[in-house]
Amino acid sequence: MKRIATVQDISCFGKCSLTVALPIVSAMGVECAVVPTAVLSTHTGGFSGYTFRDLSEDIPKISEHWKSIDLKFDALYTGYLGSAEQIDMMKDLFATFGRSDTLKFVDPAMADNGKLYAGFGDEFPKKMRELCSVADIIVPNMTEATLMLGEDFCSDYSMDYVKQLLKRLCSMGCRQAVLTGVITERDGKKMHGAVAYNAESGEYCEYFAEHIPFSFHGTGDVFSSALCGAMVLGKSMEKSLEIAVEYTVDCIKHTFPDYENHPYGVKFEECIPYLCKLIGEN
Ligand code: PXL
Repeated sequence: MKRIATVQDISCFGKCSLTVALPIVSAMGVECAVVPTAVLSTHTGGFSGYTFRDLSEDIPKISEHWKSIDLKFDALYTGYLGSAEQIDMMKDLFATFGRSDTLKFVDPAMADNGKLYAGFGDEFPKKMRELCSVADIIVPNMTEATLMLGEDFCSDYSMDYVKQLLKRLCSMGCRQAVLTGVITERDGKKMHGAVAYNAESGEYCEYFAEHIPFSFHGTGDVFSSALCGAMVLGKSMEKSLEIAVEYTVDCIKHTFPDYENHPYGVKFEECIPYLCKLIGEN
């Protein structure tokens, strides 16, 4: 059985980060160990008055104990981190547990729609670059990619721009970059998907599905969890993109008719049978 260690916050309510990654990775038949970076009463998007407990102190201790019992992981998957200090801790974690065949998967979860999430300072993206530079695969959205590259965010872009952005992301040091939440037009239809670039082979691949004009928190985490799970199962990047995009779009399609009651996150649970079907077929 494959085993992932994922490092993200626990947002107690709101369906993102660990409350999404753990069930999705498990449903894919992959063991999921967790390192919580912080505990929040809710996520920070659309809620006010949430609590925030930083768990930085625990991270080196968890790592030390894991090392002492010789734990091994097929992937190390980092998501939302509670502070810039935790980025250095993730670099240490990669050095400690990253064997030659361990996938170092970084979702630089820190921003969306042109803005940093509440609580992150302007210096955070520069620090996140450091972690991305030692990763095998990074999965930023357009906001996170432009922030790390010091570019102005734009929501109107060409596929040529997407391709050159991916090359520049890889020149930070990672082996592959996946740009998520890419919107484009195909045969007059608006499509939503992801584009990947492999710096070693120089190849691009992409997967697009129907664009649903609703946005939910946590869809980046749904996508990353499914993509990391598929890669660890040995699927190609092409197949992994298909699985992760199809599943994420299914979650959005399933949730938007009830957007009023459910704006805070997608009903990914009821779409898990579809995810399992995608894994079986691909
Ligand atoms: O889904 C990303 C995310 C994760 N964790 C917390 C967040 C967000 C996005 O807003 O606030 C705490």
